[in-house]
Amino acid sequence: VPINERQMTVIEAFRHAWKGYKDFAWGHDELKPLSKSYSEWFGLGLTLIDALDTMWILGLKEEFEEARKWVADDLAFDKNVDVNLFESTIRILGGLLSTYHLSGDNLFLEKAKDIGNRLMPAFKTPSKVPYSDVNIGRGTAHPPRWTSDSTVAEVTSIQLEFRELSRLTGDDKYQKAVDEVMKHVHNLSGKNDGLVPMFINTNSGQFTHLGVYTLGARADSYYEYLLKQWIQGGKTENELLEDYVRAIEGVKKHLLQRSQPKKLTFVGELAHGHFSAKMDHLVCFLPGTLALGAHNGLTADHMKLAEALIETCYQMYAQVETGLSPEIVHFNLHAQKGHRDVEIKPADRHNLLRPETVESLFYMYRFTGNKKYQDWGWEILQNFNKYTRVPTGGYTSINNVQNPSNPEPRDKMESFFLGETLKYMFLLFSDDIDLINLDKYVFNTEAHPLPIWVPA
Ligand code: DMJ
Repeated sequence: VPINERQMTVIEAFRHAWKGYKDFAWGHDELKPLSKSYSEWFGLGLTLIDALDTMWILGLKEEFEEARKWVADDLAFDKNVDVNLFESTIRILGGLLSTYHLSGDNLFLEKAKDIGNRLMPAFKTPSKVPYSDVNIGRGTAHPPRWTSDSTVAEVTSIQLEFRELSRLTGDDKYQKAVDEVMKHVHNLSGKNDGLVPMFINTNSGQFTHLGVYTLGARADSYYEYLLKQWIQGGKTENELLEDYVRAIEGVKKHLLQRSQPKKLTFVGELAHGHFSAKMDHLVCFLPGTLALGAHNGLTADHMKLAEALIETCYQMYAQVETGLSPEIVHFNLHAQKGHRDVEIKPADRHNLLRPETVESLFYMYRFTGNKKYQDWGWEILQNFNKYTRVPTGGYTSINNVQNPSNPEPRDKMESFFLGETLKYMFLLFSDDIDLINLDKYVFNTEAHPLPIWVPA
């Protein structure tokens, strides 16, 4: 299937982003495109690894080969450095595994095994619920300095990757460790109609900070990975499906409301019985996940909800001055003259080049063929180009989506812009359902496709 014009625009955007990374941040974690330098988080070439399979999918052979050479010659995990278990699993382990599958190149599997093994000490806790941080050189793990809690989304969104590592190596220790966490969370009390709190204690294994429920930060990908593990494993692990279906019922019962004046369906938050009309941009993964569930046989109301929510996520862009969504919005529950549905607080008006809405647009287009989803994504891409593109190379997060004349560049390009946002853009604009066929692959939460064990 030939590449169309919109896809060419994505390739151009990727090349521009890559140029900045190559010129000023090669081998480092993130590009700082304005100061023409880089920032280090783990010191593991995060952007380069996150972008490998995107280059493969976009057909950028030359760039891919150059990056492969860096992985072969310079990527070393034998380093005295603390990494976050979740972030390094979804970006590094996930990125290496998917690149191995797409390219068939054993180098990536070897590297995946190496980082996988180095992350395993995180599971040595009294409850077996993993610590948030691991020193991959020393083999020691610990919680954040101020608490012995881990984040629920973090400990339940590493499963796709570790399970796949077991399948590939024939060593079940990785799968055992992460399945145990899922089983434990499945049996835990403190849920509200399938909705989970945001924190879990690594000593007691119990949820903490009870009574607060969100589909946004710290809980989001728990729900995503329930469905996706069920799909990965060939739809046989019933507890995962049950927990997912129950949670979506919980969302409907406790978190759904409609805004004014446009009556947009949105997912709010619940704190100790109080509803808040706050929605993180992160929640915009949900329409895509719901659509994926419906495609895999779940009831049609999941698709209906997906359609309503993707419209809302689009409006989080369309109702803003730059056409780019802020990190968090508050919806108006009552009509007020001159007010839109979406309100933005000064502290929330940044945009980090996040992927969730584009990701959901991709699923919606794949499953419905409705071209409006492509058009919405195209608008978003143009606004990224207008407000976040740095002339000398790279794209930048911005501080103020409400000020088109000065969106206040933040001087940072997150690795997920190349790993996810541009990849989902490219897939959204494609009419080739075999370009990562969703009956054969399941995307991890960082947009790295992993094989479904029993393809449909
Ligand atoms: C990514 O690392 C992943 O998509 C994660 O699930 C959420 N946060 C970022 C992107 O917004």
